[in-house]
Amino acid sequence: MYGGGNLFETPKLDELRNEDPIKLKEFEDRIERGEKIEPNDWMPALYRKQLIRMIEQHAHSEIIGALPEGTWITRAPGFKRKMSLMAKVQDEVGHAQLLYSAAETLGKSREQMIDDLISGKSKYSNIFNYPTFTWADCCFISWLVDAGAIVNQTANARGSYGPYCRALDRICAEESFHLKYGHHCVIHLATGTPKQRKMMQEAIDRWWEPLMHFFGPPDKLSVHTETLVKWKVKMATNDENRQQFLDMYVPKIWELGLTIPDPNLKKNAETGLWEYTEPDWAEFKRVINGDGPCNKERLAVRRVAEERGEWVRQAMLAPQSKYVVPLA
Ligand code: BYC
Repeated sequence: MYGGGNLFETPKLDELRNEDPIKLKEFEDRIERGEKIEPNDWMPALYRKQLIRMIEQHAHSEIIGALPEGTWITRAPGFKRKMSLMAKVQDEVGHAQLLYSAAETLGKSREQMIDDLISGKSKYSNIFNYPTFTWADCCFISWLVDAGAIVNQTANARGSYGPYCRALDRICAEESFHLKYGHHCVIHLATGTPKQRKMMQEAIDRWWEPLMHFFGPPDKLSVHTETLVKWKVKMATNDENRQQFLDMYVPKIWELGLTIPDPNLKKNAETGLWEYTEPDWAEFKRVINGDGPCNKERLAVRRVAEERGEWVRQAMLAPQSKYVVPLA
């Protein structure tokens, strides 16, 4: 549980003092008018830095997020589920490609981003550091983690940075297919045999807290929200997204006769807001800083993938290298 102070680092807002005030005003006026900022436009260094941080983390989340579901492709029940899951996992990796490209427009190379991921320097979403023990865990991700992601991404697709918004538009279109697929999988288990139902319920019990964490710390603890909302990078705060998710999906979970492991969860009729037990933010901080149940395993898989792909990169960069067999 969090105490009085902020768990996270303080923002470096003083960096703005070095900016030309006239250019900064023009930039903020453009954002206010709803214009998109494009890669060659003037932007404050802090805007660039924040965007790189957020888009890069998002790209890493997509590529690492493919792992807990990816391991279920061979074990998915039946040919149709295997095909759909394979397509979904492939889409997630494609999302990472789109997002790395968007981040590259801001000046950080893809190689550096991948290095920062596998060295543990960069963050990625907390939720992919938990194991998928059963098929129901995989279904939970496909439905409810994707649902949470859509809430966030649909809002941010209307934001200020052109390349990120265009990537998000495309991602959201594909995510809506994932959402339908995931919902279908969960309905199947929830309306199946008692064993299937139990398996689905246990998955919800395991994943609910990480899902509440997924939206980020409460606004009062969030370091970056104020700046990012001001510059329309984030179009909703962490608490607003969490509330919207609860509003849209808690009734759907209850409709299936499944329960949520939070005795305090209810919608306040007067405020219209959901009340819930505050998730354990110390656990969240531990997981995002590398000490979750699967962090080491996830990064090890990426490291091996990077090593195994080395010969392809070498061959493309240096066609005369030892890796290329000359054509006869
Ligand atoms: N996990 O000031 P705050 C998918 C960090 S993939 C880890 O509120 P911000 C999918 C935060 O980075 C889609 N870290 O931050 C893929 C910051 O630390 P640093 C995932 C988190 O940026 C495959 C510190 O905590 N979606 O759906 O204003 C299969 C303070 O936080 C998290 C995105 O990536 C977290 N959950 O807001 C299936 C969306 N939350 O950087 C599905 C894009 C916070 O100062 N990202 N932190 O060291 C965002 O919208 C925002 O970055 C966040 C956080 C809402 C996540």
